[in-house]
Amino acid sequence: MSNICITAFKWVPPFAQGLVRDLRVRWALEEAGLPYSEKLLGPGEQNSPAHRSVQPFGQVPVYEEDGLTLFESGAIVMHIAERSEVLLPKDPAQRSRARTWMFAALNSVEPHVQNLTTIDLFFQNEEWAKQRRPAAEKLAQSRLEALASSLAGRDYLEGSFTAGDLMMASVLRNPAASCPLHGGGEHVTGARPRT
Ligand SMILES: N[C@@H](CCC(=O)N[C@@H](CS)C(=O)NCC(=O)O)C(=O)O
Repeated sequence: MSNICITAFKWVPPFAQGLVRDLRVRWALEEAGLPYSEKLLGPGEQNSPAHRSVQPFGQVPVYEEDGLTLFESGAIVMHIAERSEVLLPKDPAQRSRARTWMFAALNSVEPHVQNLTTIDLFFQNEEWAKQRRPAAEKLAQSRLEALASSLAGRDYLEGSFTAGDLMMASVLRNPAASCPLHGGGEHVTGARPRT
């Protein structure tokens, strides 16, 4: 019996609904068939000493299980995926390829789409943002187009659904990722139920 507990926010503003990073963790737990409970932080609680002691940056998600505490959604999904052949195939080379796509989602795609979203949501009217946005958009689009090329004609990033698809699809939920992937990104974003 699992004693997994996920920490998330009790409420987020409408622009963030459906985009908070505990979703990727919940999705991984659903795929792995692992039940979990949740701890929902109210206003101000993210900066409490108790929360900072488990998440140094005051963010969510946090994963707790029998004395083990993890933060960083990528590390948490990896930890869950290690327990599920649905998320990480048995074959060592295929496992490594799936992990590669997880890192690609988190390191090569997410920072660029997140950057664009941050500019649009919080700094849209700033002069520096107006100057910065075209180059930021170009970079995000080039990553998305490269991803679309990798996916062309395929249902998944590798032969079958893995944690790499889960992580990439979770990153592609970001509104800044929606435009250039019509067609090529359809499968990776739509293949699994959205949490
Ligand atoms: N790299 C971290 C990022 C976590 C993160 O940005 N969490 C957001 C919610 S999606 C958050 O807690 N934001 C509130 C804040 O940064 O104060 C991860 O993947 O877990």
